[in-house]
Amino acid sequence: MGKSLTYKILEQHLVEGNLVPGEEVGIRIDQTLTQDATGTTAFLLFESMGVPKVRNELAVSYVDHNMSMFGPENHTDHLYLQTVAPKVGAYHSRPGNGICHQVHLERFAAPGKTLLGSDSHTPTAGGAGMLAIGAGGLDVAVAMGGGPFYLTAPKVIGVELKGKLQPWVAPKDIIFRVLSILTTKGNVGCIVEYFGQGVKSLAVPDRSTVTNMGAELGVTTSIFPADAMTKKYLKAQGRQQQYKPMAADRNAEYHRIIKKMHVQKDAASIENIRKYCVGVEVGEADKDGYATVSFDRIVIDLGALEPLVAAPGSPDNIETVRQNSGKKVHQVIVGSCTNSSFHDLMVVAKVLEGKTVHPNVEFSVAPGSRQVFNMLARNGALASLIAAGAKILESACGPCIGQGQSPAEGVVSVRSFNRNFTGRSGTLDDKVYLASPETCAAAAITGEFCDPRDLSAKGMAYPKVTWPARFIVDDSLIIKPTEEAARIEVFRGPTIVTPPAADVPPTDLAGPVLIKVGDKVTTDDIMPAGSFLKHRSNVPEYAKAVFFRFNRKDQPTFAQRALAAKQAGKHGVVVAAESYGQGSSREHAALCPMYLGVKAVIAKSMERIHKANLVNFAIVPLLFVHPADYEKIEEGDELAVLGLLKAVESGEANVQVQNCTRGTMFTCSLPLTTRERKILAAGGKLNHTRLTGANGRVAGM
Ligand code: MIC
Ligand code: SF4
Repeated sequence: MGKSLTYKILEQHLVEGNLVPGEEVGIRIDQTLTQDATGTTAFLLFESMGVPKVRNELAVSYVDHNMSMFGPENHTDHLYLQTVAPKVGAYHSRPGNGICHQVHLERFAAPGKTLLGSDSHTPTAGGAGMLAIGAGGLDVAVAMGGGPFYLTAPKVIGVELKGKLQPWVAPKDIIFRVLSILTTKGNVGCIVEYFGQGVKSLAVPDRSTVTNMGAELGVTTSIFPADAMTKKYLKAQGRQQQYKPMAADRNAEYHRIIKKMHVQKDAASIENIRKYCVGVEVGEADKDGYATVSFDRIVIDLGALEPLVAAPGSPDNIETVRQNSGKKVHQVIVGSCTNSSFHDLMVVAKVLEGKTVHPNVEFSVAPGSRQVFNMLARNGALASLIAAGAKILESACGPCIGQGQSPAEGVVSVRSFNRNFTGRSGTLDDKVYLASPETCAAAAITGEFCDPRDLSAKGMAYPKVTWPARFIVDDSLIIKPTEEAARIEVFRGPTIVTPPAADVPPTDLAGPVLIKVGDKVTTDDIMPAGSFLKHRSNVPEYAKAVFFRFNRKDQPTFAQRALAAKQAGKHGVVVAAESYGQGSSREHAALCPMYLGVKAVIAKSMERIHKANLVNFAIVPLLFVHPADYEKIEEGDELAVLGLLKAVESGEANVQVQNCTRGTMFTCSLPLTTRERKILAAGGKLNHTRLTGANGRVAGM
């Protein structure tokens, strides 16, 4: 059997373990990426590890998230990062230079290399043939110190692309189709690899839209081969010397994918699996309605795709644009790390050229990088957008992370972004649809959902965009590591508070269920961003917002309940259903609950990055062995686990949890590798790294 590209890169970077799907392996990380909202903590943790200089090939710190600058906090973080990065030997991309993923793709991504980033959309660089993975800031800090990154050797989901996209149908529609098949659940431990003749027609930024939003599938990463298109892109960036062809073997076989799915709740996705996958088998449903669904690979005919959207609430609520035709739209935003490349924004500018934004619509554009911004400014496209009435936002994450442009309650906002979790826009009752730039542009001029292909029927040809042979390359906002590092004084403002240390898990757990939440609770639900984002470098302050969306009027907040339990000497517990911790890599979703005294999370299933963050901050992840036991617990119940620490240390597979309030008992598994057990028993990853010196092993120093 030939090898997948994923396994070729993994083999070249393997430093520990066997590459057998499901087993834990350690890999060498060539490049790291941090952004300000997670990077301040990552650099503080890096400093507290006592490693004077970064030891991986390339570390880049970006500032793109916290840009609103209400109060001194954001600027304080920027100045800290701008001084600490070159001091420890990292590059630093200054505010204004663009969104980390877009800039990394333009200036640093290299085929065949590994990249670890403290942001869940790090897989964007997979569009350039890199194995690019998102992780918590502490894992990235360890990789900056030369330490390996541990992951489950993946099952590789093969996605064969055939044909060619029709005019007005976009790369975003490819990933929407994949999301309609795989959904955001049940893909932990997999990597998606694209191959086939259809790949050839997609430019690198198009591929990156697909790998970027692959993060929403909950997979470890997504990857495309590196080919003539990659060479063309790197050449346009003046980096052709970094080109290296990378592809799976011709006869590569992809893994058979097996998912447990609910025949009723997951009916739409099962239907899509039948329609778009090869070798499909659907088993009998058990008494709870779950069946085993398996398939060999996904096959998508690009020529048959049509414009799609993700309806409010979740990136996998996929519908056709046609089915929403005529629905009024009041806000349109084009930008974010998913869809703000030169081509994306040129298409939008050309659709709007000579027109005015529909009076229903407030329309904003946020170019993904200073390079794109500059090119639009110089070729006149920016002038077209301004003339059409677009609000031009800075080159940053902005509205994607609830930093402004919150829509009115209940009205439709159409965005070219990757996440539409309820409330993420900053409006609790928001109605955010995700769409391609083409669909956004059509809505901006018509004031309603309109299949962009209908614009052709109205006499508008699909805009032809040609790339200049050479993009504008200006790295003057990237500060390089310097020989003079000793002379740099790191800026440390009063709003930067060193994160609190974790403790060893309790010998016996005893405490209340502080909150019981349902399916697909995201890290945005646990730790909101928006106006709270500025407290990222101040855990005691930020912790006040834990589970903010779930707080009830005139009742004590989650933070108040948790602190009261902690002061009474009890251990806080969180109970959740499926896919707990979806979405962002923000380790604050573990760090802040830890600060509030949470010692365990019990869920039906958990997402990869969040589970790793819980372990890193010594919160014990537990899974219901019988999912039905979830129904038998209520908020406020007192739980107890005798011998929790011993069970973690001695490798026990399960623990018995006593519900002292109801007088019942249920079983939970400990979904932990031997290494994770050691981390927990040491009181978290920072303590474990200090004890073992694990950060020096790969670099051999
Ligand atoms: C996001 O898109 O949710 C973020 C903000 O980029 C996060 C990182 C963070 O919370 O700082 C992510 O995707 O990891
Ligand atoms: Fe920024 Fe949004 Fe991309 Fe996250 S998803 S990195 S907030 S643009």
